[in-house]
This record gives sequence, C-alpha cells and structure tokens, in this order.
Amino acid sequence: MKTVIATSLAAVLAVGVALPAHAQISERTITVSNGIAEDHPVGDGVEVMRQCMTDATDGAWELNAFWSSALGDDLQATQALRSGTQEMVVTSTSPITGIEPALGVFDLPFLFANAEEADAVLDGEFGQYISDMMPDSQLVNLAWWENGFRNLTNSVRPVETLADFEGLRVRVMQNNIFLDTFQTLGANATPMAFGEVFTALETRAIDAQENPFVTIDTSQFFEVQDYLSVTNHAYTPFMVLFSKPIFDTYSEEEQQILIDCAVEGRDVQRQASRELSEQSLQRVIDAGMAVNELSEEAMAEIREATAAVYDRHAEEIGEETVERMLATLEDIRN
Ligand code: KDG
Repeated sequence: MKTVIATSLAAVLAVGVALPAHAQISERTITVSNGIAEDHPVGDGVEVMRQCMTDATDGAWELNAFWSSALGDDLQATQALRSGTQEMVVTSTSPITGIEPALGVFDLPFLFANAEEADAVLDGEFGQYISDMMPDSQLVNLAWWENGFRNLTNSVRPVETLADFEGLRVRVMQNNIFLDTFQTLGANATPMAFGEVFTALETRAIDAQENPFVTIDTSQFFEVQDYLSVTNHAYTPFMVLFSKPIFDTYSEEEQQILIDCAVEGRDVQRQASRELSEQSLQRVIDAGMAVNELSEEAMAEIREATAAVYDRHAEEIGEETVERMLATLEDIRN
C-alpha cells in the first residue's frame, strides 16, 4: 500500500513540477492613460508595450490606452494609481512633485545640455535613486521615457531677449519651480493642467505656453500660437508609473514582464520622439509659426537670470537630491 501512495505522490509532484510555461501569469486587463494625443511618440511606446505583453503572456494580458487626459490629468491619474483604481499612467514628473518633491530636480532650468545627458542620468544610478523613492507613495516607476526639451510659444511677439518675456501671460505646469522660473523671467505665469491649455490659448486667456516641438505639433498649438522661440529651457522626463497596490498582487514573473516591456517601449519611444522632433518643427513652420533662435548673449542673460532658482528650491526638492544630480552631471561631463 505504501508503495502505491509513494508512486502516486511522485506522479503528482512530477505533474506539479512540470507546470505550464506561464503558471505564474493570470489573465489581466491593464489601463494606461496619458495627457497627450495618441499620435504623440508616447503612443509608439505604448504600442510596443502592448505587443511585448501579448508575446510575454501568450495573449493573457490586454493593454487599454486612453489619451488626451480622458481619464484625468497627470496628477488625477497618478492619484488613481495610488488608490489602486487604475494600473498605469505615462506622466511628466513636473505635475506630480506634490506627491514626491524630489521629482522637482528635473524642473530646474537648463539642467540638461542634451538628450544624451538626460538618458545617462535617467537610466543610471540617479534615475534608480529617484525610482526607489516612488514605492513610499504607492507607485512603481517601470521606466523613464521622454517628454523632451521645452520651448516657448506665444501669440504676442517673438521672444528674442530676456526683456521680451516681460508681461507675457505664460501657462506653466502646476509646479512651483516652473512658476518661479517664468516669474523670474518677468512673465505673468499661470499654473494650468495640460488638458486646458489649448482652449486657454484659443480664447486668449493666456498668451503663451512651453512644451517640446512634438507636443506643440501633436496638440495643434500652431493653430493658436504665432511665435515659437527655441529656448530649450528645461528637459521633462516621462515616468511610466504603475500602481503599487496592484503591482503587489502580481507574481514576480508578471512584475518582471511589466518592467521589461516598459524598458522595451522606452527605447522605441525615445527614438520616435527624437525623430519626430525635427519633423514637428518643420510642420509648425509650414503651418505658419514664426520660429526664432536666441543669440548666445540672450541665452546667457536668461540662464544667469534663472540661476538663483536652484538655490531657492534646493530645500523643497531635497539638498541631497540636488547635490547628487549636479555631481552626476559633473561626472558625465568630465
Ligand atoms: O500627460 C502628458 C503630460 O504629462 C505632458 O504633456 C505634460 O508637458 C506637459 C505639460 O506641459 O503639461
């Protein structure tokens, strides 16, 4: 009798060990949202994630994307992740500094000189240092994507010098550092959610806004703005955030799939963002926008005027975070 039981037990264990390839994967429907239109390069990244998930789970996962702030603005969507009512959001760091103040480090004016620096910081130790902060806010950062270098548009005049900012009613992201930066430049800065910007520009409630070329193009700001001044005054990253309350219900294998697919999407999204950037600039010129670059002297004056923003916000961001960022950049540049 004991032999029969032992044999049966061995058979059961054998079957148990030879589990299906994806025994740790459940059927899931994942919702992701973003504030920009689907034809923005974020759409390219999300499509790569969708295909990656399908391949990795043999079709057990479905990724549903919502665009143009359909599920709320960045902050609202991020709060939904924290409460476990939405899985994922692709959001800029700037609108959510109220959740994690250290994210404000990316809003410091003229921080990055080029995209290569941004990638090196975000994909290196510093990016991980910031990502490691997010679980305390019930969020998991799967990967860093690209919003891009920001440039000023307006409906009043070309901005060619520091003095030209004076009195411009500029919409800024809901973020103290952007508010301070544009007030320091002499502009009349108004914090506003991204989804309200087009109408505010169209009704002349505001004169100006600032965003990367790709956003100016895909959000049709060229329809309501006459001038584009190439300031590159800040680089905004996107975070691919996932709800930690939901993430914690996933198996380790499923959690790794989320991370791997967000990283696969990152490389395609960044490439699409950079390839589209020059096309977008040409498109807004073709649509009638007057584009100007600023002289080195003018840019030097603007940089000098905004340098004090770093000291004014170091405590709010976290002295250690600012020091680590500046040390990281010094290492990259030397
Ligand atoms: O969800 C998209 C927003 O995060 C992005 O467009 C933010 O650059 C931004 C802005 O100006 O609000």
